[in-house]
Amino acid sequence: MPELRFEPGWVLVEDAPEPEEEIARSTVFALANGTFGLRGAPEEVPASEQGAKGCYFNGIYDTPRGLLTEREFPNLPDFACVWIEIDGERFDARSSRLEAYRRALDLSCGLLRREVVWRTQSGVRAELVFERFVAMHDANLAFLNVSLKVDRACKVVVESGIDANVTNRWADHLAGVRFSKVGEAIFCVARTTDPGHDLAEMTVQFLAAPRPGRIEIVEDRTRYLERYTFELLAGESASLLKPVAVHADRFVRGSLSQACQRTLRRALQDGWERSLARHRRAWARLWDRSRVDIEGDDDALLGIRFSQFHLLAAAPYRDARISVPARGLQGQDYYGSVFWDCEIFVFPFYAYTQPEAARNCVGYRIATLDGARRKAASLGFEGAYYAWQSQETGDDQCDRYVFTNPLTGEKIRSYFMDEQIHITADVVYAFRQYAEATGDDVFWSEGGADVVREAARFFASRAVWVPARGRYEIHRVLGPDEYHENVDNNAFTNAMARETLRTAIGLAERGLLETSDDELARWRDVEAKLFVPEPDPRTGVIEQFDGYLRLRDEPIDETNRRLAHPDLHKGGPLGPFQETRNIKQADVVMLLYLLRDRYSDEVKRANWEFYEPRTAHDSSLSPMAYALVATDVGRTDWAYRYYLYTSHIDLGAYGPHWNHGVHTASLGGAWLAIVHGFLRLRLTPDGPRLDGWPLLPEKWRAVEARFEWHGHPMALRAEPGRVVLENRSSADVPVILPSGQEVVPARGRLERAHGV
Ligand code: IFM
Repeated sequence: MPELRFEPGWVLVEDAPEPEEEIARSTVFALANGTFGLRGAPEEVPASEQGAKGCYFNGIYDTPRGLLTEREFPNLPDFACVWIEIDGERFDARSSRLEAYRRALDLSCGLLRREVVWRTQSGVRAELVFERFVAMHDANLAFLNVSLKVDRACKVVVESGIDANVTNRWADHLAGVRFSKVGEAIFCVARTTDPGHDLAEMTVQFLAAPRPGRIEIVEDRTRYLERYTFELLAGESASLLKPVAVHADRFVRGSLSQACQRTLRRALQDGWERSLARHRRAWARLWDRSRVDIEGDDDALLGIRFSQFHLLAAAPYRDARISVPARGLQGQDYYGSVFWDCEIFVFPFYAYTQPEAARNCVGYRIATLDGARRKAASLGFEGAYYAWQSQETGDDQCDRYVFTNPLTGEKIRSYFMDEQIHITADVVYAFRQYAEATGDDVFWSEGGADVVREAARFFASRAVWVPARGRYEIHRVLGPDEYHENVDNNAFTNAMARETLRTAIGLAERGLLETSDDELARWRDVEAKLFVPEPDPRTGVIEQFDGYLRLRDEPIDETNRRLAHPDLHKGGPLGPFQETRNIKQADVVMLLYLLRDRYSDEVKRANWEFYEPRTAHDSSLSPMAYALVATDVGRTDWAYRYYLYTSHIDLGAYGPHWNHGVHTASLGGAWLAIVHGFLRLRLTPDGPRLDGWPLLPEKWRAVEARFEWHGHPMALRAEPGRVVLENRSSADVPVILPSGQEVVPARGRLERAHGV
């Protein structure tokens, strides 16, 4: 895909339309505010065209025929539709004659602006500007502003309104659409099928033109548009302002119409300029807490800016019933479901810089605990087993038959849902990280400890006692490497399960978790006797699961060559990977990152070197783990390479990963690679800690990251041989440096030189 240009610091620019790339570009240019997301497709692209357009409301799912495989975010009616016609010719950037073009996303404030100069067949030179934002200051507002200026007299038609003729990836969800007028406003209520939600949109459109024209209504079953016809003379301009309120019944008490009217009223009082100013200020506040700056390397800076922008856009700022889907609110891949991508890859960024959003992610897992209990019970276990693909109830959206054999058409049994049990441990890991980073202990009594108790119960019941070996083991799992199914004693899973039990025991000992003495004794027993594969004393390598080292060792290319059909799942019994040591994504290396304090640098080095050539990185979650462990073992060159890979995945520069929506885990991984990786910063209960002196890639003159420890806003700046910690709060903050414990004074700085 042709590369996008990065203008000084903040603006991402496309210099020519790329119709073939529009699905990916609509992801890159998507806007969101945690409540809903709007893809960046041009106004004139009809919503009925599969792919580019899309608008999704976080926490609303639908399955029209009761199938898990169709349970997804329904695409909302398209309000971002505006069609312009001059002298009978309709504008479409993909086919119109253009003399200039620029689509630019300002990452500092989430303003998308498209400017084109269009030469019509009648010879008119028309300058068109399309602007839009999804309001960060007002959760249910989007605002569009379209203007045109012509160089000679012409007849103009502008058509705009709401078009419910939308498509989805897996099914049609809108069972019925009703349009009505509320005063001057167009009001649309779309009803989904099952569970049957009302999704409401309301807009009042203002067309400003030098002289009055004609307004007609274009209305049918699926759309309600206003059609303005008017004349422009040479040098004249016209503009259309379109504030839109978007609400979903799940989150509104009372009337949807009134909720929309309230949102619109605020937007109308402010108008475009003031609304935009408020929106900009809201974004500025987010960046002020979260920003990372890199000096000396624009590629790396673009990667982190882009990553942070989309993570800030997808964060659940306002509601603890929603979290962050794997593809954010920027697309509909993976059904809008929440995976471990959130807790392990995205969550730390929020915990360190936007703790309220992190608290809501925690709240979401608390709110869906019953679904996790149901899942554990349905599989015959105690406690809670979180959904591999989680939606609003916590019941698993993941099907048992995810793949089809392209050679026979038969469905293939897969085990993501039943066996990827580490998800429950990942949730607990995130809870602990949240408590350590923020100092919030209250959430344990607000449901947090219930989750941990149920998670510990689950692992205690899932582990089996093997008398012959005098230990507990965990059998038949799928580790993060999803190509090797039904394996026993996956090191990642067992270690994370033990960690969960330790967290539960620790909380019980501190009086933060209630359980019986018998149960506590049982957890202690399982924790102490659970088998966790250890590094081989000779090589340092941790065997990924029982028998892994007996598998065939061959170059990944060779394994790929044995794939019977390009669309066949590479793992499981039909894929060629299962019988080799080659893996889909970081597994042991992921563990070494997550539990980095428990493994020596020698072990990390040995495993990084062993697994790196055997990892296909067929998942976007993989490169970041290799970047992170590379920094631990001093391989900054590799860390840098993998950092660029992970942070640029959605920008299209690295391989086939781009698709519908942003890869939130990869974007979170970019932030982790900088903060946990290069900067080596950890937020511990005792203060921010540097696990070592920061390691900078060769090109970087400096890197600086903002964060918050226990409510104290801070910043860490690293230059070769020097670190500066800034305390932006009014209390002293203790820090743990490789050279020892120190204090950063209130509103002060601490500067230390170190060897490089
Ligand atoms: O959670 C991931 C998984 O680890 C690999 N496949 C894609 C999922 C969603 O991103």
